[in-house]
Amino acid sequence: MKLSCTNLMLEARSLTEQAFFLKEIGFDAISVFEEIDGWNDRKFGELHDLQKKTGIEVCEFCFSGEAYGCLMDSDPRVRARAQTIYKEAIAVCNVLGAVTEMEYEYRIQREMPLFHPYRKMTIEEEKQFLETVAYLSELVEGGARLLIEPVNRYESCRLNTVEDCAHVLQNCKNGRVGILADVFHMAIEEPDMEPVFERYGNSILHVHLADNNRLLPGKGTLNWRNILTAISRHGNSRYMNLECAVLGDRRLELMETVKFLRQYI
Ligand code: LER
Ligand code: MN
Repeated sequence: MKLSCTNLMLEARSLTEQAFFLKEIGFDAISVFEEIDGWNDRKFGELHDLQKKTGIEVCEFCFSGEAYGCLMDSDPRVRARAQTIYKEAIAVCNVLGAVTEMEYEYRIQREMPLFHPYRKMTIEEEKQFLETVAYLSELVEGGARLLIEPVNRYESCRLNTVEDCAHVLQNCKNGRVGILADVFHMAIEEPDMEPVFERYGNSILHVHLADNNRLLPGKGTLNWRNILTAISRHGNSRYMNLECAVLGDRRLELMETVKFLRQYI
């Protein structure tokens, strides 16, 4: 299992400098989030040559933008803009052999989900979501994958659990679609994490790591020995990617985290 870190957690330097830094402190890979508006050929070239130049693999790539997370918006123009963002990310991943992710939605919840968690899709919503997944997944080629990420109820009104996403997968029947399991979201929504990895591990093709407080693993209350053992044993992911905040000295904290995680993977 290889270790990766999200570029947004690092000092805002060039991607190449970020990758050299990660290599030096013991990481294998990077997950890259880029604003679609500033994207250009020079940036693509830098991304493309990153592994050759630095030894750091690009395991995950996403574009962000104003319509990111709006694939199920009620306005068809917003949905179309959202689809463009994901389509462009898939095109980049097809070249790199990386994964990209989508959620049912990723946005501030207008209606606060106080005592009504785990809301299911209506028949119409499910039809529309499956059509979107089918459309996007047809664009995925080679080693690239489109992963559905269950996010917590405060970020999405549907598909908050791995089981919800496994249900979508059963209906979409495309081998290039899988699940991205994010331990931070799971800590909020799953009653018990290990059985989830045991049951759905085959479909879990990528993992995001953060403690329950979205700090580095080990800085919160989660039992990392159990979680990482379950992921290593049952997950189908080649990488674990850190997606969390770093408090304190970045270099020292990340080096300590690499040591901490490698005990169990
Ligand atoms: C958002 O909370 C998250 O976990 C990201 O992976 C979304 O792309
Ligand atoms: Mn995540």
